Amino acid sequence: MNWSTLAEDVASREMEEAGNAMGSKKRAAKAGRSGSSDTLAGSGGELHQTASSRGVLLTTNQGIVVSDDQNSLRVGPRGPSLLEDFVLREKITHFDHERIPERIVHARGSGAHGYFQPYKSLSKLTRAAFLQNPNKRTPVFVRFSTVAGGAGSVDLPRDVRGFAVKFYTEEGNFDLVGNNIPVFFIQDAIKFPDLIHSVKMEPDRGYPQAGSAHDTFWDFASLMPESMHMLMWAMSDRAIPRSFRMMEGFGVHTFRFVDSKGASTFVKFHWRPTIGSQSVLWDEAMKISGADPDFHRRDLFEAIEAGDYPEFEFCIQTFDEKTAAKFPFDILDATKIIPEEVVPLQPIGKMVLDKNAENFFAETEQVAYHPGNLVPGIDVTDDPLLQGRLFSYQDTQLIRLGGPNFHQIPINAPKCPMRNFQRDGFMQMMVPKGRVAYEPNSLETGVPRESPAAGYASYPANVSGPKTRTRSPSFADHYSQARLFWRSMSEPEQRHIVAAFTFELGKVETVAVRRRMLGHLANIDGKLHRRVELALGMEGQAEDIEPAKAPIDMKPSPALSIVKKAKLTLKGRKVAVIVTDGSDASMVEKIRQAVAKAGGRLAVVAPKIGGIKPRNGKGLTPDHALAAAPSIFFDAVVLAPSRAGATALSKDAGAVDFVRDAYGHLKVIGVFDGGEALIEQARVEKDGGVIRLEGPKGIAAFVDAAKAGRVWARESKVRGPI
Ligand code: HDE
Repeated sequence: MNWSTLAEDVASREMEEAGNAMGSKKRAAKAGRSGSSDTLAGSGGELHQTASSRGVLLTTNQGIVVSDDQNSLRVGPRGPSLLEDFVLREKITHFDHERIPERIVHARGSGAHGYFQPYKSLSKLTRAAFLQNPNKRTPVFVRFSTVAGGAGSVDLPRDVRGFAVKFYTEEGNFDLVGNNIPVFFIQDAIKFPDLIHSVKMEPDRGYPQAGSAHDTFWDFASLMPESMHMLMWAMSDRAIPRSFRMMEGFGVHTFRFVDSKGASTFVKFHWRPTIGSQSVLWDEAMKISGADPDFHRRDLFEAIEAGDYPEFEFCIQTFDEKTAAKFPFDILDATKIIPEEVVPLQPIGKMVLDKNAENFFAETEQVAYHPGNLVPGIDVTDDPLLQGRLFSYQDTQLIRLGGPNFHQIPINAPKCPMRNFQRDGFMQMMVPKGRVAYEPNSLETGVPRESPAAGYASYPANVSGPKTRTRSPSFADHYSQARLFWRSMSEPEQRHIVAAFTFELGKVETVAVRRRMLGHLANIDGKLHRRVELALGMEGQAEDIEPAKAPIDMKPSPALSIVKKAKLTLKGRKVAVIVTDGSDASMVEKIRQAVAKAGGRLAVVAPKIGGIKPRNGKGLTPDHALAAAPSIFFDAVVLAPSRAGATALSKDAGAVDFVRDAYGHLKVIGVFDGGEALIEQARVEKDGGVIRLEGPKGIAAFVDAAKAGRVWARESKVRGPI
C-alpha cells in the first residue's frame, strides 16, 4: 500500500468516528479548566486546541479535514506545485515560525509539574494563603536550567543551575525564581548585561558554547571583586550537579513575609532535596556531555515516569530588622549568605514533582517566570539586584513570547479567577464580553472591582534619601564570605575547587587576567592561592590587589559542604551490572533486590541489547548495550560477566574504559565471577572500594559502600597532587 492510499484508508475509516470526535470536543468544553472557567475556558481557544489534537481526523488550522497529508497539489503527477495549495502553504508557514527566541539566559531547561504542601500553618509569619493549611496542596511547575548555554547545549557544563518554581496559589501565581547557588556574581542589576555578555560565547568567534573557561568571562570577573564569593561556588562541585533531583535551590535575595496585621519579617528561601545533594566529578561531566547531552533532562523525566518522584523540602531563614543590623554584611547584598549556623533553617513544607510536562514547548519552553509575581503576604526588599529583576522578566517575556497576552498561555495562567480591563494585544485568546472596559464604571453590574481588604498591599517600608548612583559601603566586603566558603569545604571539595580554577584559568590566554585572578585568590586564602599558582606553574606572579575592605575570618559553616552533609543512601541512584552469556542470573536478581531495597535502581548492561543467555534462570533482558552505556551514567557498578564473557570483554576497549572510568571516578565496584579478569585487564588497584560479591555478606557490603557514595580516599591516587 502506498502512503496516499494508506492515508485515504485511514481517513475514510475515521470519517465514521467523526461523531465521537465531536463528542470528545463537547466533553472537553464541559470539563473546562478547574478554577479558571471564567477566564480561558470562556474563550474556547484552548479547548479547541485540545479537542482538535485529540480528535481522529487531521485538519488544517481552520478545521478543514485534510484529504492527503503526503502529497502537495501539483499539475499532473510530475508537474509543478500549485501556489493555491492552502494545505501545504499553511503547514510550511507554521513550520517556518515554529521557533521563538530562546531565553537570553537559562535557555536550556527541563520542567516538571508537582505540588507543594506546607507542614503547618505559617500564619504567625505570613498571610500567604498557600502557607496556612497543612492539608492543602498547591500545584507547582518547576523549571531547572543552565545559565550560559543555548537551548540545544549540554546539561553538564560548569555553570549555575536555575531553580524556578511557579506556585499556582488560590490567590494568584507566586514565582520563586531561584538558583542552585545562594549568592550571585554582582550586586547591582546594571551589571547583568555585562556579566552575561562576558560569559556567553565571545562575539567575534562564536565560541565557547555554555562554558565560563574563556578570556572574556575571567577578564570581567577578575575586574569585579564583588563576584569572588560566587566564583568560589561556581568553581565548586555545586556547578556540576549529579541530577536536578540532587541539588539545593535558593531564592538568593532577602524577601519579606507580611502577616495579617501587616507586621514584616525578613525571609530567605531554601530548597533541600530529600535524597541529599550530590555532584559529579569534572572529568565525568566532560565525558557525560559527549555521551548524553540530555543527562539531567533524561534523569528527571525517567525518575518521574518510574514513580521515583523528586522531592524538595522548603525551608526558610527568618530574622527581624534588629538581627539584620547586627550581621557583618548587608542583607540587601545578593553576594552574601546568612550561615545556617547563625540563623538555622526551618523546614516549612515539601514539594513533590510527580508529573512530567506533556509537551515540552507548550509548557517548559513557554513558561514565563517573574520575581514580581507575588501573593499577599510575600514582598520584596530593596536589594538592587532584585529591584532590577523586577523590571527584566516581564520585559523579556514580551519579546520572547510575542506580546502582552503570554499570561493566557495555559502554563502561565493562574488557576484562580483572573479578570480585569486589560484588553486586546497580540494573541488575545479570550473574548471579553460587555461594554465596559474601564474603571470606575457604572454602566454594568457584576464587573470586577478592586478590594483594599483582599488585594495585594506592598509593605509600607520607609524610604528616603537623595537620588544617587552610589554603592553602599555596607556592600564593600568582597572576600570574607569567599574565604568562609573555602574554609568550610571538605578536603575533596577543596581539591575540586583548586582543579576548577586551574582548568578555567588554564584556558585563559591573557596572562594579565590570570595574574589578576591569582591576586584575588591570595586575598581569599593563602593556601588556595598557593595551590592554584603551583598548579598553573605561575608561582609569585599574582597581581597585588588591595581589598576595598579587609576580610574577616568567619566561623566555618559545615552546612556549605555537600560532602560533609551527604546522605548515606542509594535513593534516586543508579547501579549498573555488566553481564554476558553465561552470567549468573540468580545473582543479578539478588543484586537487583538489594539495590531496590536501598532505594536505587539496577540497570543491566550487556554486550548486545537483544538479550543474553545466562547460565541459570531465564533469559536476561539488558536495559542498555555496553557501547551505549558507559559507567559515567551510573553511581556504582558491578562487574558480573561469565569467565568466558570476561575474556571477550577484555579485548573490548569500551568494556575496559567502563572499568577504568568507574575506578577513576571513585565509584564503588562490585566484582563477581569473571569480573576479576576485567579488573585485571583495566589494571586498576583493588582498594577498599572494589568489593567481591561472593559469600554471604558480599552484596550487603557492596550496597553499604555504594550508599556512602564515592571512594574519596582513592582520589589522590588517580588525580595526582594538586
Ligand atoms: Fe534571571 N533572568 N536575571 N536571575 N533568571 C531570566 O527571564 C535577570 C538572576 C533566573 O526557567 C530572564 O524569562 C536580571 C538571579 C532563573 O524560565 C531574564 C538579573 C537569579 C531564570 C533574567 C538576573 C536568577 C532566569 C531570561 C540581574 C537567582 C530562568 C528569560 C538583575 C535568584 C527562569 C526569562 C526560567 C531568567 C534577568 C539575575 C534566576 C532576562 C536582569 C540573581 C532561574 O529576564
